[in-house]
Amino acid sequence: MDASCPFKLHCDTDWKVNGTTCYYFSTTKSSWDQSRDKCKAMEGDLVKIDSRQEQRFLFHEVRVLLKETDDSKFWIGLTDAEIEGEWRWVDDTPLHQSLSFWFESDKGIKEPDNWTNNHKKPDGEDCVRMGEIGRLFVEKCWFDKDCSTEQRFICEKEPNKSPDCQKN
Ligand SMILES: [Ca+2]
Ligand SMILES: [Ca+2]
Repeated sequence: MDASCPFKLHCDTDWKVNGTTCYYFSTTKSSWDQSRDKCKAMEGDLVKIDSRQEQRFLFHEVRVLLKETDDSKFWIGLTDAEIEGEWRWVDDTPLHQSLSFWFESDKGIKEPDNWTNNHKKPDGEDCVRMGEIGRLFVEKCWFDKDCSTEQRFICEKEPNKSPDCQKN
């Protein structure tokens, strides 16, 4: 290919661009595993948040979407299903504390809490969703949750590259 020919980056229909990444906010709900499968079927994966800027972008998008739909929360690509308390992203990298956005309130709610509902759910909560709590939107909006519950989800993937060789 002609080296002087630049690439044009673009996202598929229904995907949103932020920087050089494309994001899909689902309109349907599924378990964490099924959500991940759906992202992969679209050649992406559940979102991995690796900057404060990215968290901010997602937070603002989710905030708008939740207002529109009055829905709850979205799965992201973070889990401690392998080893309890060891949070890993879908690409197997560990979660950095400085880039953690767990919800906490002055009323003593602190996530992640691996809630077992008085041992009715002995496995606790191993998957992470982001969103609001009681109509309160804060940037620290991650909650661990039972992976089998059905949530909307956020996928991420690289943009498509097409050569942009049009002559001026
Ligand atoms: Ca857990
Ligand atoms: Ca929780």
